[in-house]
Parts: sequence; C-alpha cells; structure tokens
Amino acid sequence: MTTPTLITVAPTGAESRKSDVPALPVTLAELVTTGKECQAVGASVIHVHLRDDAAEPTLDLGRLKEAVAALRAETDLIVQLSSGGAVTDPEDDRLRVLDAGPDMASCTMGTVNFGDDVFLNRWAFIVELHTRMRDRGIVPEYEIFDLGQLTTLRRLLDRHGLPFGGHVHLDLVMNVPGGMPGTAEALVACVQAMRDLPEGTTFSATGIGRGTLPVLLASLSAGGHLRVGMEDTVTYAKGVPVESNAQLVARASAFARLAQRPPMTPAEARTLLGIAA
Ligand code: KMH
Ligand code: ZN
Repeated sequence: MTTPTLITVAPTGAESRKSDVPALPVTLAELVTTGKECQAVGASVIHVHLRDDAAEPTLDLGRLKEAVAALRAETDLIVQLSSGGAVTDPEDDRLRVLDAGPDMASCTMGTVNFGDDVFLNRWAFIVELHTRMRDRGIVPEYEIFDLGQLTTLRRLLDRHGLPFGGHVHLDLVMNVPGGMPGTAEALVACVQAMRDLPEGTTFSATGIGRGTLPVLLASLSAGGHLRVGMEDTVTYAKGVPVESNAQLVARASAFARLAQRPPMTPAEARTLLGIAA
C-alpha cells in the first residue's frame, strides 16, 4: 500500500528581502494567489509568515487574523501560522500569534544558531506554546533543527502530554547554518531517534538552499512528508532563481508521484493530522 505525501508550502519566510527576491509573495493578495496555485499542484498545508506594507516581517495580530480568514475563504489548505517569526521577534509577540486562531502553528524544539543570529527557544517558552496550543485546539507542527531537539520533544510530551488531537507531527528543518546538515545520513539519524516518540508520529522534512533536493529525496524514501517553498529555497537549480512557490510544489509533487506516493488532498491531510474539516 502506498502512503500519500503531505506537501506543505512555506511561501515567504522572514529571511529573504523582497528587493532581493522579487517573486516572494509579501502582500495578502499575493499570499492567497500563491496558496491557490500551490493547492492546485499538490500542497495541502500552508506555513505562513506575513510581511507589512514595507515587505518587512510582521506578527501584527490584525494582519494574521485577516490572512487566516482569507486563506480559509479562498483555499482548502490547512493554515499553519509560524510562531517562530523572525529571529528578532519577542516571545510575547510569538505567543500572541495563536490568538489569530489558525488550524496549526509551528513550535520549535530548541535554540539554534541561525546564520549570524540566534533563534531563541527557551524550555519555558516551548512549554507555554505547547500548552496554549492544546488549550486552544491548535495542532502543533514541532520544528526540529537539530538531532537533540527530538529528545527535547520527547521530554515535552513525557512531561506535558500529547498535543491537541493526540497525533504528533514534526518537521525536520535541515541545512540551516548552525543546525543539522541537509543530508540523507542526518535524516536517517532523525528517523532512528523518532523511534522514541509516540507510535504513529509523522514527519515532513525540508532542506534549506542546496539541501533541498537531497532532503526531499531522502524524506520520500524514508516514508516522510515534504515541505517546500521560498522560505527555504530561492534557487531552483544552480544560477536559476525560483519563479514561484507553485514551481517548487509542482516539482515536489512530481517526485512524490515518481516515488508512487502521490500528494495528499487537504481532506486527507486533515484526517492524518487530526484537524476538523
Ligand atoms: N524564521 C525563523 C527564525 C518557524 O516558522 O516556526 C524561524 C522559523 C521557524 O521560520
Ligand atoms: Zn517558518
């Protein structure tokens, strides 16, 4: 039996500048159009970072609520808001993201060097995010930047219980400068460490930059799911800029079909992740 592939698109992120990457979706209209295009070619989840009128990263609650409503009205995608934000965002603003009422939110399992910066995720903050999400019926996607963060996830679940819905889903974010490498070997090490997590735990994986294709292929072959998008990859091939997020989703869908693991529909993804229709 084949396991279909859940494809998440992460279209914008907080790191690339619109002036450097003109195809980056930064307005609400661009985000919704991107969502529709990506759903049409196989995405079932959208991981959302917003930009302000100057195309700078923002966690403005009004904008977040507007984006959740617009994506729900115009697409069938599962809406996952980033609680990671930008490396400069304070904890209170990151917690307030949950007030926008998304289906899912990201929840990172530890502090990691992030290029020249530090992406700070203290234990107490992780516990607060995990607990608030469960109280509000929001399904977490646990973000894993390094092998030891899987141990932190196990500790979290042991001490504070399962997330809302009971299903554990995590995302391996590989090849961040400061985190684990974007290699098949590192992905397999993570898969082995996942044996200590609850039965039925699922994972997706994404490789930043040149880690994109090795991680995508390794995840498909290891039974994992995929995250792609311009948050993680702005170069389609050496010297060739990405034209659109849909181009990346279409490539991921094509690889998934070749692996006889076709893309999941949003309805199938909701069932997998325990999210109400
Ligand atoms: N922008 C990074 C600092 C997340 O969305 O939860 C954090 C990040 C992870 O992208
Ligand atoms: Zn993100």
